[in-house]
Amino acid sequence: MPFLGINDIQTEGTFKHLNGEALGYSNWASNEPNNSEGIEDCVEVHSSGKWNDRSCEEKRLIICEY
Ligand SMILES: [Ca+2]
Ligand SMILES: [Ca+2]
Repeated sequence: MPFLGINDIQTEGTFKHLNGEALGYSNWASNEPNNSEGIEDCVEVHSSGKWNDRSCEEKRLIICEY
């Protein structure tokens, strides 16, 4: 699944776009973002369109505009 161009690296729990803009829209899956193991700062999109925060370590396609 692709990542979105948003993360909460700067302020844990506050997701922002890469350009620093606050999110105007969000579509979290239930119980997300859960910051699992304290290392989930990037956001992926499930095939359902719902978002999940996950580790940034995996480098994958990033959608910057959607
Ligand atoms: Ca996080
Ligand atoms: Ca998560």
